[in-house]
Amino acid sequence: MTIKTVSTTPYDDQKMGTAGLRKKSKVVMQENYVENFVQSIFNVIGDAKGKVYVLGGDGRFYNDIAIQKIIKIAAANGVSKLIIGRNGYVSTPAASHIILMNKLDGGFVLSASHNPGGINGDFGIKYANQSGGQAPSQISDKIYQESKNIREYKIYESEDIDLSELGTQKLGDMTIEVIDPVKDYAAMMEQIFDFNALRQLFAKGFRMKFDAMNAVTGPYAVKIFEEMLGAEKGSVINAKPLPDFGGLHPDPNLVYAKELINIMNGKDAPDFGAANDGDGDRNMILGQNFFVSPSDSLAIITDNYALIPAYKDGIFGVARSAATSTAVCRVGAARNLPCYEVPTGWKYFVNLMDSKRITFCGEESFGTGSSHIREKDGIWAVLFWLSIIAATGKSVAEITKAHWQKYGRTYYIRNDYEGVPTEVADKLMADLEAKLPTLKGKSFGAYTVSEAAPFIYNDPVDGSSTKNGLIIKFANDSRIIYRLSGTGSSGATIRVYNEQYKKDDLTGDSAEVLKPLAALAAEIAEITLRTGKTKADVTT
Ligand code: G16
Repeated sequence: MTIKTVSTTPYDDQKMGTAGLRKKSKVVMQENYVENFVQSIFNVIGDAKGKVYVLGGDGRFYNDIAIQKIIKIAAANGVSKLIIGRNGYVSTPAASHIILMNKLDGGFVLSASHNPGGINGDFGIKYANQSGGQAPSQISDKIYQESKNIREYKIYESEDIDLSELGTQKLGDMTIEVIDPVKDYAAMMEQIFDFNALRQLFAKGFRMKFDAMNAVTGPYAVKIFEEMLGAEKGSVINAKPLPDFGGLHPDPNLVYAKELINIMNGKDAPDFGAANDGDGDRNMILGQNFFVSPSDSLAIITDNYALIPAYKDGIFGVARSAATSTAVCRVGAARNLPCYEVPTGWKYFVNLMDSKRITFCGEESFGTGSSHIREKDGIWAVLFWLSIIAATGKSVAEITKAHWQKYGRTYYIRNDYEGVPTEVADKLMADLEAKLPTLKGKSFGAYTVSEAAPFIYNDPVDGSSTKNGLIIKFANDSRIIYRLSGTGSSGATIRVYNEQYKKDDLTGDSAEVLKPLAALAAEIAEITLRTGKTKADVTT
């Protein structure tokens, strides 16, 4: 076994987006693509001697190949130890926990999250640092610069490492420890929530369905919901991680989690439904024939913090991405909790958690979490909801409606215009930004613009400043936000977020209530004129 230095040619597209590097699988499969990216990370890290990282992925196509490359590059770069989930699996939240629990230097999660997998799907690499969260832009920018100039990488020449058995092995001087990726995570959940109360809930005949979408959370969910809490066998569906997710698009929303939606809207529906995405950081919460919007879920979780053992003595504050509805901030205001507004991307919550400014945070993109780790956490959110149900004896719909009664309802939908040529999308955003100052005070029927400006976040901890999206606010408590997605793998996706707060009138249909606002949003940005699209490709 020897360390080989291999000459390579740089790629110019290895820029990380909202959450890591995300590309078409076929792009990642190009010669030296993974090698270049991973070596660029090690070049930016500097001396890797003594460093320890967690490594794993959501099991998607190419997980097994990429993981072997990373192992060999890590060994050649002097990494002391890799902690790897058995068979190469680890969920994003579990990886964050492993980093924090063991005080590691960071980690690599091989996932394109909620994007489809397979040779025609997407692949991705999320890189976390010692914070347990994804590397901030200051670091990912350096890695990108490095990747554009890289000329060689180092790799250990050896057989592939067997990741199917728990235990420790060596590759040169590097130790490889293969661990059960579920065990410590499940133990952490048991410390946060009252598992006895949840066991009693299931013992009384409470029924749930959890859709793991043939992705990484299957083994976590079977262990926690079925084995530890006593949910009936078969409560977890699509439980086996598959390289192509069995053809599913592992995005837990009303569009892609069809099987679960049909179950929850069908005859004899269970009491509770939930789904997670490819790497287990996103969640969707459902009741019988009832959908909880992620923004409402965050607000409801915040309002009920005292029901959970780990939070019963109080929480520091809350945060949401700017595109997420303002619902959680209404709870914050009522309960005297600071409410921060950050750019889209979980990494922006990390400083707020580290500095004890916030405990809970969430995003409209089906992400909810707390400072137990530095990533959003799908199973945590499900356990939180189960705990609220166990403590109140109410259904998902009753809990949500009671919340609206108390705080009013923030109607919310997001319209996505996908596959737009990048130049068209960039120009649309640039022209819209230029137009914003002219909109203030203008009336469009019932909507009078009270503010129109780009969203700029000044991080109170590190002083960095980030611009992300354009916000138009109206005098009638409604808002439109426009931004370009940072998680696509080709072309551009224009996201348009629409929100309207109502104190009364609580039982409407979101799409109906927001129809005029959504039409106005499309008109102001000239979406049809510029993209040719007369309606959104996906509405969530
Ligand atoms: C990632 C980020 C989230 C973000 C989401 C959508 O989630 O971690 O913070 O809200 O992407 O980002 P965008 O609107 O830029 O596509 P995940 O689950 O894909 O890692």
